[in-house]
Amino acid sequence: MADCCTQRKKLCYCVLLCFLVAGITGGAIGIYKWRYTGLNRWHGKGSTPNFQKIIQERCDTYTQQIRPDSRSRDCQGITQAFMSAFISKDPCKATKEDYQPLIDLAYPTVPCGKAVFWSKTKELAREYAKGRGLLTLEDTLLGFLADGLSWCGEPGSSDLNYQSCPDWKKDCSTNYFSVFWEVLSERFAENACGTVQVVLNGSIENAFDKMSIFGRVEAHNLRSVVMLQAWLVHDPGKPPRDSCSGSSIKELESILNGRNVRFTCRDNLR
Ligand code: AVW
Repeated sequence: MADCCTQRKKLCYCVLLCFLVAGITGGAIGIYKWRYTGLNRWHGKGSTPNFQKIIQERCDTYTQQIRPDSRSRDCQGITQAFMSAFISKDPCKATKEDYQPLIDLAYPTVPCGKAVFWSKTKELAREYAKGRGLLTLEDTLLGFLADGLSWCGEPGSSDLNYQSCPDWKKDCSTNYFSVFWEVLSERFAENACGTVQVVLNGSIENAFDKMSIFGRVEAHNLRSVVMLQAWLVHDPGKPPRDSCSGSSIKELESILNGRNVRFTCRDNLR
């Protein structure tokens, strides 16, 4: 009788153990799947809530109030082209071609002598440009539409991923956010003419960062008809870390020399 009881107890323990192991394994697999295949598997910020509505509204504001001369632009078509570029697609497989139909609808050009580039100085460059009647990429229609927003889609879904989007360093460089700014910046730079400016940050080690969009894309796409004026700005609260005679600016100069682009540099713009 006692023997039979012990046997039963053993069986019970065995069944319990099996359930426990199955539960833990199932849980671990679930967490793994949620982490790596779920919506929050990326390391970057998720899409901006109401992305499509913001794009549509900004397009109306730009074409009707900011640049009424661009009133004839088809904002519905532009919004559609923007969404179709990345919706339902693998967020790590963006190509320049994905954005071509959108770029074709609103090429980012500004008049000769008006373009201002920036790197690690966005707000300051915008202020600098505004005060002098000059224009940054964010003053063109597509730059204005996407300024400060984030976006990515999800394969097999017509919705955006609001939880997370790929990070350039931690996930993939060919994400839709980065490729958008790269292709738009490339067009902006290759169309620049006359004397153009770049506002660089002299309070960091490499004011010219060859891995930034300005360093990787824009500097390499300026035409020889351009003269580039660099302004190295220094944060008054921080010690200067780079200057026009530093090695990073020399590197920029050598890229421009190779493209026959004339170059000047000024330190300490206030
Ligand atoms: P960065 P980069 N809104 O400060 O030289 C939100 O090192 O790389 O400067 N994100 C943006 C915007 C924007 N308006 N613009 C760029 N980004 C992203 C476009 C982009 O992924 C202008 F014409 C970029 O790498 C400037 O001359 C990062 O934020 C040049 O490219 C800012 O990095 C600035 O790009």
